[in-house]
Amino acid sequence: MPFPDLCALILDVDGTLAETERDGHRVAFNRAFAILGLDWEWDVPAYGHWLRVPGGRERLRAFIDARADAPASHAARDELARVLHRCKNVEYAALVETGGIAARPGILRLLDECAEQGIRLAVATTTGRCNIDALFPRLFGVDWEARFDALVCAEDAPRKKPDSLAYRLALARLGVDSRQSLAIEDSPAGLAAARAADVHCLVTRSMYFAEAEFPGAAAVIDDLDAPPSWPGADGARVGLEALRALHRSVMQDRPA
Ligand code: XBP
Ligand code: MG
Repeated sequence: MPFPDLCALILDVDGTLAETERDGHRVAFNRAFAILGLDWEWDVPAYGHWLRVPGGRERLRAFIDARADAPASHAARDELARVLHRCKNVEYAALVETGGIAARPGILRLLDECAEQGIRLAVATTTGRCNIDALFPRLFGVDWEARFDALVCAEDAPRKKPDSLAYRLALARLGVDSRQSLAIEDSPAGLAAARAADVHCLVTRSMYFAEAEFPGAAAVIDDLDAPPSWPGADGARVGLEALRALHRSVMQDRPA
C-alpha cells in the first residue's frame, strides 16, 4: 500500500527553534534565585544536569529536593518552586525582549518554505505559553501566529515529554495522521515523545544535547544548514525536499 505524503511538521521550541536554554532559561532561573534572596546558581554544566528534568517547575522542584538548605515540608517546597518558576518566566520574557536569542540556522528558511508549499505547522513543547508569547514575536515577527496551525504548550499537555501527549494533541489539532507528519527535536526526551506518538523525528543537535544518543531518530544532524545525509536528499542544506526524502525513506522502511 502506498504511504501518505508529508503534510505537516511538528516542531519543538527550546533547543530546536532557538538555543533558549543556556542564555535564556538558565540565566532567568539564576535571576529568580537572586531575586528571592537564594544563594543558588546554575552554571552552564549544572543546568545541563538539571535540564534532564523536563519542565521548569518540575526541574526546580527536583533541585529543591536535592538541597539541604531548602524548606523541609513538601508544601513549602512546592510553593517555592511555584514562586521561583513564575519569577523565572518574567525574567525570561525580559531577557528575550532584549533580542538576545535568535532562531537557529535554517529555521526561518524552512518555515517560509512550509508556508509557500502548504505544509501545516504545529508546535509541541514542554514550555509554558507565556514563554512562546515572549519568544515568537522576536523570532518570527508580530504576525507569528499566522505561521502555525496548532500550538501545544505545557498548559495543554501537563504530562511532559517524553510522554506522547503533546504530540498526540498536535496531531489531533492539525487533523493529520502520524504517518503524514515529521517532528524536529533536539533532545532524547523530545525524540521519545514524538516516537511514542508514532511520529518520525529528525534531531537537530542543540548545545546541551550535543553528545546525547538518539536511538530511533530518522536522522541526526547539527542544524538545518548542514548537508542532509540520508537517501534521496541532495543539496547543501535541509529544506522541504530533503524532509520529504527523509519521510519517504522512513515510511519505506516501516514494517507493513
Ligand atoms: C523544554 C523544557 C522547558 C524549558 C523551560 O523542553 O523542558 O522546561 O527548559 O520552560 P522541550 P518552562 O524542548 O523538550 O519542550 O520553565 O516553561 O518549563
Ligand atoms: Mg527541546
